[in-house]
Amino acid sequence: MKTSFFINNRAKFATQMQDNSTAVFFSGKAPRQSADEEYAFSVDRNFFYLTGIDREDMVLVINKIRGEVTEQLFIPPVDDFFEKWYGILLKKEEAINISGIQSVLNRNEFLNQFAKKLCSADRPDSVYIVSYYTDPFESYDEYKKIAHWIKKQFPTINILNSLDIVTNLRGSKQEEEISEIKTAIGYTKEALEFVMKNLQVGKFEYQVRADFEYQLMLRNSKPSFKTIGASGKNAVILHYVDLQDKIEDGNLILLDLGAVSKNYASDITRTYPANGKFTERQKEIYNLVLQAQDVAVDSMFVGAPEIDVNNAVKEHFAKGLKALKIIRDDSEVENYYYHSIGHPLGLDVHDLRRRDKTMQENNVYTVEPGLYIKEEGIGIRIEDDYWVTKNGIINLSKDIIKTVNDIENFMK
Ligand SMILES: [Mn+2]
Repeated sequence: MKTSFFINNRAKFATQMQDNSTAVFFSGKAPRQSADEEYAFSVDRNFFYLTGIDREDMVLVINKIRGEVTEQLFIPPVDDFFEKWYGILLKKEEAINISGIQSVLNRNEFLNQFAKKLCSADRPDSVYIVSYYTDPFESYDEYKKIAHWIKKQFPTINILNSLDIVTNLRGSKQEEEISEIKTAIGYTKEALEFVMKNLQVGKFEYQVRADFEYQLMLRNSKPSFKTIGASGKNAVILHYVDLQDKIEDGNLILLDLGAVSKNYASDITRTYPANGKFTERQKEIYNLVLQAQDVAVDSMFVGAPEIDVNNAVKEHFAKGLKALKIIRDDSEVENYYYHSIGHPLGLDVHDLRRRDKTMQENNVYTVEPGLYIKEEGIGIRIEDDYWVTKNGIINLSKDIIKTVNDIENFMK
């Protein structure tokens, strides 16, 4: 992605900051897994959105003092030992090139510089951090740490949350972001085709996951979240990530998975018959779920409340489940459809959600109706990624086949 994209993102952020304030963003650090092993690093998505840099332990500072905006980036200093053991660190010139930030400083000096700033003549009245739900007992949260530090050292400075600003900015997808999401969807499509070609009765769920993830890795991509591969009755567990069971003849397998491209995620669900052919019963329920996607999309538009879309789907399911004699009263729908219709998608798989939960122009949403009939060992979910525009709702993943006929023909 171009440097101008990140420069513009910061400029838009600064426009929405209060005057005489400072905002901080941390790129984050991989937590320790065990002994000297760490979890894989995953960059803080707000930091990435504003800098384009996917590296550990950096800090972005944006100041807006008497209307004038300045910015600094603090990066780890060059370290011979580190480079011999772990790899080449990002150099100052590269950081300037990627982000367009001219003032790049030593990470080790961040706190000292920041403290000086907070008691200088150019001091801000407020500091923005990013705060969203994290485990209250999580030991590693730099935002929480710095908020406590400011409160103690500079008790007259206000702490503000920049969450609403980044939610609005990141929610409105720009052309280059749609293009990355499409690339991630393309990887998912190719990997799913490989999965379908190699799917057979007797295979283990984890082997299906291996087929999918292998295809992503060949493309230098990776899963955007833990791959869900649930056969038979396992599919009634929404986030089934165990994948230990053997796939039995006559069963379906529900695959909820995705890929990343430049940190942008796809999130797709398909449900396939293990032996390549749906039973009549499976078909009936499958088509009810497939139609629910259209029902949802028909009630989506710029300004639509998410709850209205979900209610339309529930009504559709109530009618269908009554016709199939699975329920007798509308209120029983929730026994068979027990999540909501979808979520914003972007740099995070569950992207930041507006407080008013309405769909806005250039949002990307998943639409993922599902029915889970435990007593029949059937769980079906179908999920695509949609772009909300003022001229209509665009299915970004329409090329991933999903009708009964297309799936059966492909698997033949
Ligand atoms: Mn999803």
